[in-house]
Amino acid sequence: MFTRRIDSAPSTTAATPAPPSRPPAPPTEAIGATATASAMPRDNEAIPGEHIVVFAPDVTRDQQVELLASLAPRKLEELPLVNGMLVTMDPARPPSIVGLDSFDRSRILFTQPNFRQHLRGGEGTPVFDASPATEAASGATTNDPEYAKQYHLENSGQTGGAAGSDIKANAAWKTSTGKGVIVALADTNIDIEHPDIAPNVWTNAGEVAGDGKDNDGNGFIDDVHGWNFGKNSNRPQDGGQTHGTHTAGIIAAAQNNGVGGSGVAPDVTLMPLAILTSNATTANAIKAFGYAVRNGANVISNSWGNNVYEPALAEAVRQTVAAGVSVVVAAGNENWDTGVNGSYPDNYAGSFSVAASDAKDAKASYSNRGTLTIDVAAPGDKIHSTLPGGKYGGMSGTSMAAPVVSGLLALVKARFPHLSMKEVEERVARSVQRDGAAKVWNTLVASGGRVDADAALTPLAQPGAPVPTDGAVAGSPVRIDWSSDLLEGQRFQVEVSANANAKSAVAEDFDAGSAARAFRSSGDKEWSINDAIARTGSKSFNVDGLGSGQQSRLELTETITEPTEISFAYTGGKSGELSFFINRDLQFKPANGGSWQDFTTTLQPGTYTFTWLAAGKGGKQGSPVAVDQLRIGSVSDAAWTPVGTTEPGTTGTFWTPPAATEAAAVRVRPDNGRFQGDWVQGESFPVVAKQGG
Ligand SMILES: [Ca+2]
Ligand SMILES: [Ca+2]
Ligand SMILES: [Ca+2]
Ligand SMILES: [Ca+2]
Repeated sequence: MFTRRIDSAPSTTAATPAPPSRPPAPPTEAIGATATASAMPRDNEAIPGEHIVVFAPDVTRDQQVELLASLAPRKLEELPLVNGMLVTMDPARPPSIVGLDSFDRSRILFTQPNFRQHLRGGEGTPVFDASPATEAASGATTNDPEYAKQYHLENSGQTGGAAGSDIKANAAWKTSTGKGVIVALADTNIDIEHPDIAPNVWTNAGEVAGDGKDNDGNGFIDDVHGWNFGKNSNRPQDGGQTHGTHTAGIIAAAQNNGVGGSGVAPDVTLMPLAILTSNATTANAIKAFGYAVRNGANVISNSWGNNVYEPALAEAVRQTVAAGVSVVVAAGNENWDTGVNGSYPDNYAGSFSVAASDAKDAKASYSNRGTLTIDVAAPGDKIHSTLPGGKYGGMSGTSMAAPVVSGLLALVKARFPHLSMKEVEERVARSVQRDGAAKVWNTLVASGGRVDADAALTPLAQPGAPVPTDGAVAGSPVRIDWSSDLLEGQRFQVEVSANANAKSAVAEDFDAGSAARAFRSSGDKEWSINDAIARTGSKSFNVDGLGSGQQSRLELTETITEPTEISFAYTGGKSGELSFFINRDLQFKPANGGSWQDFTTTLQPGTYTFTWLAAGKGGKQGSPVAVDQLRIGSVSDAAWTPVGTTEPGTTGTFWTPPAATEAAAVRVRPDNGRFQGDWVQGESFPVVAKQGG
């Protein structure tokens, strides 16, 4: 049986937190070794004869061709973002790994098969016409005849669901319709001539149609309306269109045009990228990401994936996000926890992952879940949208939920253009509806709720850093001024620390049998410090005995005050796998087996939650998942005490710490009742002892 052994993507200079900075993984896939597709699960199907080779950043394209020439490839195709090549070999050719093994490991970072990708909804299930609306949704402001069937936009129970189980689109459109934002849709072919889609299809301003030339020099000839990566043509409409036309309408169907329904972002610009064709592969996905980044997309909507960790795709997502583009991904339809079972590309660091709710805010029966791995829920069940040939109908899946969120990100970006796409995502995640029927999501996705477009668009004033105006006396009121335009109904939460500058280093070998820092263990089994396995000394933090589908987490939250390293040793068990997340971003391929490995990365200042996730695979017990030798260079030991909230205004009065200190500090966080912003901390200041005290 073909066994694939690939390691995680190695270091690049990237955004915070930096990717693993351990030495590059050796090339571990045998080029020429032919995967037998039929022997693998459907979702892990490798394309025979096709391999992705990723090079070190300093290896030029000419050098890549030179390096690969000895393999006598049938075809070489450049892959953007990852500095890689798609190498097509004769699938019948006997394995010849000699060539690659002789390469300098500092030049070829890793290789992997080119895998097949799959749709995340709608496939294999008949398209249905949503039940006719019995009454128009209340407050409808459009003349689009199908709007009343689009419960996900505005739900009065008209399709048999529950009133209010919607994303509050009608209220949101008062302040944003997504104008000026570009959402790339990586999907099947798309009917870009559909009367409800055509008005919003992206046109490449730098390209002259039909002259056979690449006028804008982006590497694609006559790419006036996107690209068809399956056929390598400039016609993203050619081929099966059902899935992509449906998701396109969910994002971008025109509004008040007298036909069809409405998209979530009815004035957004939609960039069609056809990849889910008969030739749906990882390489085509990476090419599409490169195209979207190169041509100015703000969001890429992805309703596809598979269940195998691919380092090249992980790196492509990382680079796309580092370029400031949101990667929205459907969480998949296996009705499992993707932290335990995996689902990609939604599990890759930086992606924004979406589960599917139904017309009553319940989890759609098929939708995946994951409080570590999935960001938000959005309506995805029985969504009414555009179909090829000017038609309309319903489809179900997380495939339909992801484009709802892609449209919502566009609304927020258009309303608050100064926000980065990461900040836009945070705004959407922090403004979800968590109560009422949506309460069920509290324990199913990280944000704990279903997206709410109206709340996400509610303005939030950002406070300036608080500065003390008078000498601060211990145990006395002190007036703090900060500059901000407080909006009506908005408050700042205020916290004070008496030891804002206190720092320490973390060094945990666990050999004494206890941890100095505040680790949290949760899940089906407890992590514990014992001598079942240790890298050094006698003990480690470990967990064993997880059954198939069970999970256990070890978490630690620390505030980093200056650029610093985190490193630890880890081993995946034989009964399960270990994944490691920094603020919910997966850092390496889930590890299994018994050997110890090292992880190191550099963190920029900020507050981080580190999560070690052990997932049971039902294998051999007695071989724990373990962590040892944790080192973090410099963490803050500041203890923050809530002291109240401000009312609208520009100053507030708070009590200083009860004793004199060199380094008190105040931090504030805006809260408009719909969602909370980030803490803003001022410089530390001394607090003097009371007179006569
Ligand atoms: Ca072009
Ligand atoms: Ca041209
Ligand atoms: Ca319409
Ligand atoms: Ca130890």
